[in-house]
Amino acid sequence: MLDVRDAVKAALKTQTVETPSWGYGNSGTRFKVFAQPGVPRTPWEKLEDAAKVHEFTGVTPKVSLHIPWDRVDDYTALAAYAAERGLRLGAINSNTFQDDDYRLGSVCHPDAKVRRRAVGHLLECVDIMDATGSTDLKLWFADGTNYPGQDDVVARQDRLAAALAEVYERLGEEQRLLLEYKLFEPAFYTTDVPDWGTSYAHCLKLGPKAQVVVDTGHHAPGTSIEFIVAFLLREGKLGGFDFNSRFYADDDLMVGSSDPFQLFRIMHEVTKNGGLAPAANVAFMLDQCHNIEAKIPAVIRSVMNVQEATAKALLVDLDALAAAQREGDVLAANAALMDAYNTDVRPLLRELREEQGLAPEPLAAYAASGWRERIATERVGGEQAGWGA
Ligand code: PSV
Ligand code: MN
Ligand code: MN
Repeated sequence: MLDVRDAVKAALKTQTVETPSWGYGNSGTRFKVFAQPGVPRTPWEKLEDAAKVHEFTGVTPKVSLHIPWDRVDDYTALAAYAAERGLRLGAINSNTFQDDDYRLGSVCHPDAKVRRRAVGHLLECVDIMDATGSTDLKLWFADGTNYPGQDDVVARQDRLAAALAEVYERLGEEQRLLLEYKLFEPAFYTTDVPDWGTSYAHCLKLGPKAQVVVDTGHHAPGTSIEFIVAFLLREGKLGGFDFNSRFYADDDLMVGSSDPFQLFRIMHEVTKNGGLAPAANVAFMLDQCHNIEAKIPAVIRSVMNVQEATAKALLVDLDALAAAQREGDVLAANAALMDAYNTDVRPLLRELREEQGLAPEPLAAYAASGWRERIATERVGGEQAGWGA
């Protein structure tokens, strides 16, 4: 019989974390972008950095791309370049928020010509998926209104539904559409996909290849994200996560940095409800920007935080929990969770890495590798890639 530690390690071996290409580039706020030495100048260099993260963590074989930030002439060649480095190209993120045309929205815009342009971009993203072998199309819309009366809220839903249906039809057998929601920003009065319920309703209508993606920074403060996760898993509609941390808004900080307990609670619902099984096909993606911290170590730290939360969640004694719940023993049920949360899982993760032939301390191993110094020397000249570049 497997002991608990072995069972936890076996489950952890099945988990992968997808890293975002934009997490390697320069980013900032609307006040200032602090450029860092050695930051990638091209999508190809972003993949090189992602390969380093995979080399030291062993669990990040996929990289999400953002179009047009990662536009290249030959996506098949980009996928081959990734494969040479032990990587695959993951979710293709669309971008219908940076062009002048989209002032009043994209797929919900009142003008059919603008909507056509936006849908054209989404279809192009599926073409790119065909070339890269990506299976996930991740859609986030900045659409909404700023003022009461600005547009017809129901008509906007109709336009959204029509656009999604057209894109859904274009998906291949193995491809799926992940619809992300966000309560606020950049629209201030209404947002066209503000919450999980709206995303879920559209996905349900579209069919089995449409699922909801939960970005942990996109809720009102105090929202129980773990409830949303449990509900969506039960319905088979949880496509994945955009992991990050927030204090005030959509801060895109390192996941697990502001509230590791929340991350644990989310991962508890995931592990308890079968979301870690490969068959559940839940994509554990990061959606982060590293404005002031070093980028590659920040991604490594985030991956480790996800692993730690997952390990703690896997340590929850589900039998004891179920018994306490049956008996209505509130304190014992709560203790089952808290005992697991308060366990130091770092020794177990070090052991796991060593068993997998990895360095037990990924951050130290990265620091000793010389990669940071090498890219700082080699990547000079040209335009550094960044959020919006
Ligand atoms: C904007 O809020 C956003 O952060 C969404 O979370 C997207 O997933 C991401 O940008 C990339 O487009
Ligand atoms: Mn996101
Ligand atoms: Mn966001």
